[in-house]
Amino acid sequence: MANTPSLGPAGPSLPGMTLERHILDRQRSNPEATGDFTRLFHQISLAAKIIGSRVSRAGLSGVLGTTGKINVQGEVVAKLDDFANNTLVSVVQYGGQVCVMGSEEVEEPIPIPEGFPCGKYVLQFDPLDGSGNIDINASIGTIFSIHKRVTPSGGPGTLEDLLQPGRDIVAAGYVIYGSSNMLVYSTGDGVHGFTYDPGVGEFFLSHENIRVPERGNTYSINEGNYHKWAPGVQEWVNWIKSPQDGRAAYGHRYIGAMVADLHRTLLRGGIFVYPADKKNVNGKLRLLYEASPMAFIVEAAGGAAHTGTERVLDVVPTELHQRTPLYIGSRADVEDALRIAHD
Ligand code: AHM
Ligand code: MG
Repeated sequence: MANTPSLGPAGPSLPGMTLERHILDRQRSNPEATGDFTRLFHQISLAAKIIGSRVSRAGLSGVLGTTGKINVQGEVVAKLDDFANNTLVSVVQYGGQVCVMGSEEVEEPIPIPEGFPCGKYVLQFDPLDGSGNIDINASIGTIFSIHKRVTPSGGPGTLEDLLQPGRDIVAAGYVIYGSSNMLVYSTGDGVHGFTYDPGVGEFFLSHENIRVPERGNTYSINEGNYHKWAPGVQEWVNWIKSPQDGRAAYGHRYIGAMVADLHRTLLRGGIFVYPADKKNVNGKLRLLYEASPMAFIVEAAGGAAHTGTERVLDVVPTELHQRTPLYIGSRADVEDALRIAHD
């Protein structure tokens, strides 16, 4: 049943469906499974626990504020951006499941250190999305995607392994560090959410088979950019916030961290948009570790994700840090936006 209430240890039936058991159960029915995918997921969830623990104590442990560095995107690097990136890299790189990684915080592909085995998977991540929210104690998140390598097995992975379209993702997920911490993932056949119980130290299944409603009643966009948008995008925003025949005006919600805005959109429906504008001519969000993993999840939940010219999952990347416009959420809401903003 969609959005089943908690099945965690506090629930009445105590089935104890941890993230690890959920993945193991699914891998058992896959005759080709070697255990590598389960091990990689274990590493990602461990990194999420470490990052979540640090985020929840951020004001006490001296990790608020910036490092003084500027990243490849030209953005100021927060101390927690650095911490989250280093945690993911160091937890995954010695495990033997991955051959190369890509991160928002690192300009070049991240290799596996010499002397350690290179596996068959490729991991990409935004270690801490919405980092402008860190110092104000608002929700932030981690986004990740997993592909199979396309270069020959055994040796190091390359940029070619990272530049794969979203339609070839084998699993994607995000972690939201919010009023509770949750990990949501999909391997393409359903989207499942796990809530972290800090007393037990585990993620427990709390939202089984999430389905995004066909239509919502909120739109999510940084409306302060209105004067920088193309006329079509302005027309769509004017339309969606006005009552129309047979429906009320949509409400506006914008947290400023895509993970949080999309988590709400996934559960409640509606649309999240970061279009191209005069300043960000290709949009602001990055294709490989922000838009594609989220598009994979939202499509697996029955929603849609588009760049304005094509399906996000069909974009064949040419650069590690390439940007894309993004229209994502409930299917009917995305269709309306594309019809009005791009026709
Ligand atoms: P970040 O990965 O550097 O934190 O930037 C991405 C974030 C998204 O989470 C969010 O949707 C967007 O940038 C907000 O941008 P803006 O402040 O322009 O509205
Ligand atoms: Mg980001």
